[in-house]
Amino acid sequence: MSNRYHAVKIIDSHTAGEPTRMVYQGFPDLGGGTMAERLHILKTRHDAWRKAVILEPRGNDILVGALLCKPQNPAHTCGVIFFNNSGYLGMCGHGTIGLLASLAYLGAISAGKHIIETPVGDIQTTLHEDGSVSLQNVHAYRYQKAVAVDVPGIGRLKGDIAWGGNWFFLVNEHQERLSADNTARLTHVTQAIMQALQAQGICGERGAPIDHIELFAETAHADSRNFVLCPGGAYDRSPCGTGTSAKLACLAADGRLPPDTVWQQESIIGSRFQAWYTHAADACSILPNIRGQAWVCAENTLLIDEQDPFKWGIS
Ligand code: PYC
Repeated sequence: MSNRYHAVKIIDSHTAGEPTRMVYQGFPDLGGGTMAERLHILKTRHDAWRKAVILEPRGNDILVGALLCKPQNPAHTCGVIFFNNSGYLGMCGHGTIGLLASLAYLGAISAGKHIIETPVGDIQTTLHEDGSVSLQNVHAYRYQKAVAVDVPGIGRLKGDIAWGGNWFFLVNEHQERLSADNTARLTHVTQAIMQALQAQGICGERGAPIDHIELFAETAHADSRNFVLCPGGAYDRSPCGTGTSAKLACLAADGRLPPDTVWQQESIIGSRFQAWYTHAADACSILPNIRGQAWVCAENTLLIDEQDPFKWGIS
């Protein structure tokens, strides 16, 4: 291969319909610091690599990237940095499940327990014999309950603000039909909510932007169905691991779900995660657990051609 090409090796998978692209070779060296420190280096010095992998023509708006990193603690399985079309994610539940399935496909891990380092903390995971993955996410908690937001063209809505590894605004009461044939309308409504939150200065703790919006509805097939808008404007095809963690935190805070009780969360396309929680030592947060399955769908080498005018993606 001519040396004008730079090769990036990837494994693509989908978790309950939501894609993950694990990058395991070809990115710049980020040093040996914590995942938060390596994320800072990637973001500030090498962001073009995120764009090359995620944006068109090699990627798309739905894709979540998972950069495989050497762990800082040698007893841990690996580290990971998650990213998408608009930037970086603190944690990603479906992406963690896709990461383990991809490592299993490569023969790099076998069934059992694996600790994964992320920029927001260490995640305890289990690769089960049947190929499904469970993970204990970072602590989740509800920050504020029933916060009102005036959404132009929609009206006043109330939602909870919760942390599940990312910041979520969770809306139970709304007029929308949560159906896979209604995603254009749901995307429009949730984008309007996101903009209204920003315009009205409604944030997560310490002014953190709320960059995921979740609508809920009843379903005959699970405990709840959701529609989740992600930061880059795409909706999650899976039930969203961090979004389900935020939901568990709200259910726990309202006394609506006891610990160690399975909650079935269904996505907008009908795929499901099993979720449950245990109480954290600090009384105000919970330890959420998510179980789901990912399917490997491609093994590929992306090529970045020095002469390609769109080598760093189409922004
Ligand atoms: O599963 O946590 C998740 C997630 C976040 C954004 C897309 N999926």
